[in-house]
Amino acid sequence: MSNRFPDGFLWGGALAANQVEGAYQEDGKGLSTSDMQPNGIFGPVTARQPGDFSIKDVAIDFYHRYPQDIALFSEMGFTCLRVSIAWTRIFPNGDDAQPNEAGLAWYDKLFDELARHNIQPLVTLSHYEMPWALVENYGGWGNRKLIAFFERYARTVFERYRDKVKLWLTFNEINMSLHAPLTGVGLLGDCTTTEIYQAIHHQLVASGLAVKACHEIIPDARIGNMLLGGLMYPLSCKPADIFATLQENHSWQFFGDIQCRGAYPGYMTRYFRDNGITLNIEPADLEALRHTVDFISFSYYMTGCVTADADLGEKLRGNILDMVPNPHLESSEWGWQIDPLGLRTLLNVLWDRYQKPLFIVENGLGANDQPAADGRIHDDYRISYMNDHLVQVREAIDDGVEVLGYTSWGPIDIISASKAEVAKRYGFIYVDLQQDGSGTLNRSRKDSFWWYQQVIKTHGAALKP
Ligand code: BGP
Repeated sequence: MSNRFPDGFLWGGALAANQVEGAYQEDGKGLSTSDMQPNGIFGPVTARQPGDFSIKDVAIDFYHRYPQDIALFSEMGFTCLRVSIAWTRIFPNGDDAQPNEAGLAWYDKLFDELARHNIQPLVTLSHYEMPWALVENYGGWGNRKLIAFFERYARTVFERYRDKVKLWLTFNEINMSLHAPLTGVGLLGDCTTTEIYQAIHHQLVASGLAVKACHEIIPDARIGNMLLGGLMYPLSCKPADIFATLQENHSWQFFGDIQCRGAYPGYMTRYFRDNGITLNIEPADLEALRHTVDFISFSYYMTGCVTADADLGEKLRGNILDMVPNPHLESSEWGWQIDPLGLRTLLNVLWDRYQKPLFIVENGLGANDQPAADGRIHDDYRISYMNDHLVQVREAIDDGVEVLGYTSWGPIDIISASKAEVAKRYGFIYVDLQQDGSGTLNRSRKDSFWWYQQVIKTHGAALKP
């Protein structure tokens, strides 16, 4: 089988505003939930004080250095770059009467720079941040008013960038809110499961309304959802483990079922009934949910195992999800279990379930890259991780799965989401930055830069099976 990917397959990388832009209060930007969690999405909320420090305040200064970075992406041959718009650059407090023109203007410049390099933007409306003022003044997504605030934000950017952006995503990893409710749905403190699902319901309604608005305002655009592709395997062939795994996979597929099929699945209404969860669902909500996405995007880093035996297997924190380790898989330095074949499996599972085009919008290896004696980063480990995963993407395409593209997570070193770590580097491009904010921010090419350039140039033929 040739490793050549189909013509038109989109190759690139993925970024998130709060993990790269910095300029956290520049040009009228408001404080976001990310600004209030300097230690990452699981960290405590920390009130900001004048002169205090968070590594994300400057991050890698993409806000000022984006032309240089986009030139490097173009040198690798990117045809697509996933970015997110920071809601707080457009509506600093979320409920502002008018949008912030300086914020709108900056993203105009960003998209124009991408167009100069023939790189298609794939834009996430909400990626792990929302206006802090909406948390403080309204209680986050627990408040139904957030639906209207988000719809207005979405319509504003659809109208503004209708001629520049034709690929959109609604909420990043919309299924992660059960694990990080402040980052996902802006809920503070010890919120109940019912409160989290009510907030998720509001967000799903907002996602449906954003899909409707996108179809109205930019008829030739495509808008997708974005799931944390948390594929789980049974720890044993015991029927109880098989069923427990089905239920665990249902817990994240439920989001995709609603966004792709337009209604709550039966296993979810049973889960609510069995757990005493009653949601406030209005008739207009169900109408909004019927606006389904054009494609499904997802992040993939790892798989894990599930067992019905509560005592068995210590919990291993992976990418946000708790999971039982798979004894047959190696782990990254951060304990994320590496499973390239799992990506082929997940692509088939999602294709079988939805028969909608798929887009891998995050995949990569976080590693503590250290310069060698020659001053360069020889990241063979990242090359083999990505090679092996891309080979499986090609296999899935051969299985008949329609895959729109692949944007690696963090094509340039960024600030990690979990713990706001610089040392957890994902990039093909090294950034001279240390955790205390020191460093020149200079960019340099790692070995994987040249490898990925060759993979894109040969449409995948350079991959080693
Ligand atoms: C996903 C997020 C990304 C990114 C990635 C890697 O959950 O969508 O924003 O952060 O995980 O995770 P981390 O940065 O914690 O290594």
